Amino acid sequence: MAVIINIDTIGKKEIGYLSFFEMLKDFPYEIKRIYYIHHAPEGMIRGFHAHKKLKQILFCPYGEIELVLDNGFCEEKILLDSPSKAIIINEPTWREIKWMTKDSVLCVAASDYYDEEDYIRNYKDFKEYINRSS
Ligand code: T46
Repeated sequence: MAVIINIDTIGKKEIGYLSFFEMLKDFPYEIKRIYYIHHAPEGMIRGFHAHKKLKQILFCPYGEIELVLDNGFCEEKILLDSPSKAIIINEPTWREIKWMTKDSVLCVAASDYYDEEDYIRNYKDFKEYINRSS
C-alpha cells in the first residue's frame, strides 16, 4: 500500500548525520509543497482523512510517529522511528497519525499545492469513493 524507502544518510556519531532525498529520483513526482507538523503532544492523533489525487512522502527527522494506513481494503501500521525512513503514499489512503513521543516532527513533501477539495474527511465517504473507483 505505502512504499517504505530508505533516505540516503551520510555521517557518523562523532559529527552527526545528513540525510537527503531527490525529487524525481527517490520521490517520483515533482514536489510543489513542503509542510511539517511539530510541537504536537505525545499521544496526539491527527489525520482522519484521505486524499483523492495528492501523492506525498512522509518522514520523521526527530522522534517517533505511527501511521495507520487504510486503502479501503486492508490496514497497515508503519512506525516512522528513524530519520532515514520515509514512506510514499501514492493512492487514496485513509490515514491516522499518532505522536508516540512528545515533540516528534512529521515532514511531508507533496506533489501539489494545498487544496481542501482533494481531501475526503469522512470515513464513510472514503469507502464510497474507493468502491466507486475500483
Ligand atoms: C496529511 C497529513 C500527514 C493549510 O492551510 N495548508 C497546508 O498545506 C496544509 C497541509 C494544511 N492547511 C490547513 C488545513 C487545516 O485548516 O491547516 C489546518 C490543519 O490541517 P489538517 O487538519 O489537514 O492537518 P493534519 O495533520 O490532520 O493533516 C496534514 C495534512 O493536511 C494532510 O495532507 O496527509 O498532515
